[in-house]
Amino acid sequence: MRHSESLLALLPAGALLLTGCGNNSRQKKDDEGLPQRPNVIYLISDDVGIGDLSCYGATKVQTPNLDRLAGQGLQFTNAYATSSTSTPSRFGLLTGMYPWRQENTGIAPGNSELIIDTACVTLADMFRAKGYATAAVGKWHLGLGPKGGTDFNTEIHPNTQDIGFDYEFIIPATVDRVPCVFVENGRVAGLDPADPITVSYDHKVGDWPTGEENPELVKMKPSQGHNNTIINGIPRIGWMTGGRAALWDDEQIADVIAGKAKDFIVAHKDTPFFLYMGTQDIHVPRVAHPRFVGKSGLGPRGDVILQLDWTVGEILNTLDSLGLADNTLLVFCSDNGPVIDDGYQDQARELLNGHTPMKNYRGGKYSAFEAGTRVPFLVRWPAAIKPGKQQALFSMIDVYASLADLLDYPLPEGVAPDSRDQLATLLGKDGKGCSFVVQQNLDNTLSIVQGDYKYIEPSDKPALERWTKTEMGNSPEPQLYNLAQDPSEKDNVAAQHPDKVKELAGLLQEVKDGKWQRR
Ligand code: NG6
Ligand code: CA
Repeated sequence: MRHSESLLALLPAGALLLTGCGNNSRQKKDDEGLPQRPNVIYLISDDVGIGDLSCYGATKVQTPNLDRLAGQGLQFTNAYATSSTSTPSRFGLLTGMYPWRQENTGIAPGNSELIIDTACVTLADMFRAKGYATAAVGKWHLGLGPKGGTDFNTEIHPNTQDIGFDYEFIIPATVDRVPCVFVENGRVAGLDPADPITVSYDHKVGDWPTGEENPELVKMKPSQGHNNTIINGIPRIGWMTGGRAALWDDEQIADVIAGKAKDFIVAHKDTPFFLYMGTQDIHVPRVAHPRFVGKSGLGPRGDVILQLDWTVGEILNTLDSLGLADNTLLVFCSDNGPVIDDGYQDQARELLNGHTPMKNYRGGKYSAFEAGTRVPFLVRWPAAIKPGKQQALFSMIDVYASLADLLDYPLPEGVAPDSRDQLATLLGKDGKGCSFVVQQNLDNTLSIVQGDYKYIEPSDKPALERWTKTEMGNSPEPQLYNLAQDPSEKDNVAAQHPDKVKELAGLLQEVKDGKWQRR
């Protein structure tokens, strides 16, 4: 399944352009008049719902920068993440392989090993092979270091630089997980060696207060879990001690990440670059910079939507000021669907005020129902894309092969095996989209959408997620929904359409068996 970087190394320089479909696709793109070598920014936000942005119809909160992006680009209405949680979703995007093919792709703890094999040719490796400067900035959540747990006191290897990124400045996992530090090029940024970091996910380490033992010290109370080490008044998942000088300030994270992303863009304004940027917004704990606090009227969850929109504005303005907007392909998406209470008492539900993060879709983050994986997805490339709505079916698993086509990078055998070339869809030249998309919920229950229909495979896992009580879409019976007539998945029509159930179950089985993989 995996193909090593040595495969790339074995090929003489220029060989990549001379093999496979490279020559044909070059011809095709010349005919289409596509500009060559755009910069690519892939901005992946966290837990943002398709109903959270005003360009997708939200009225209780305004996202003017995202609306500007949508207005100048393609706004997808049928785009899916591969998974309804972060780690597998990002894994699928960067490897072009369905995360459920590999065992350790569930929600990663903050001391997880790097779960992408360094032998894997990643999306970033591809850009690097094509001469792009590459960077990972912001939320990572794919682990770091070797099996057995990350040592945050030494140079951490492997890190993202071992899987294609020239530069990294990352949050190792999520903002609700220890260690609450940034990692820059394999080292904890600002670490004082005299104050080493210890992290554990199974027992308390050190003597720092925890949410469980010292609830009086907590300024953001948990609603579920989140009762281990308290950092900046916020109890996290996991225990840590040490690294005081390196601890992040939650209120500043958006500014820090936007700043690092801008620095990278400025430094590479004269060379093609690929920036993979993950915002911590709008994941819990939802902590906005004071300039956004109270500004949405919807409480912290709304305030961090404004903060996210500001971040997008910073990127747009940076591109404008450098004259790079025209030839930069900028994607904005979310890693999975929205959740309202995800573990802290931040009044997200009480202050919704009619706001509908899930829009009219059922479920949410964690779920096999539509709100789990149907995400906002915007693509802007003024030099090549005509603004408009894109209703074609699209999955993030296909980003890799589509960008490979754009870059004239013939994918070596076994690389990005599940990714299909949907470049025409991505650029709005084609409204057909892919013939089917496959999604995964937290329990690894798979679903497949083809045409009007969606099939969810039977599962004996619980119907509700244990903490959030989200409807998971798990049922021991097969489920079939007609999304065209019933986008809210209210009516399971499996019994009325046994042939359709059989057909889609068969197709899903073929996908599982690898029959649709590129060879
Ligand atoms: C859950 C956490 C949730 C969030 C999620 C991962 C609890 C009760 N819930 O286990 O807060 O961290 O994991 O989210 O601990 S993700 O978007 O990064 O996948
Ligand atoms: Ca997420």
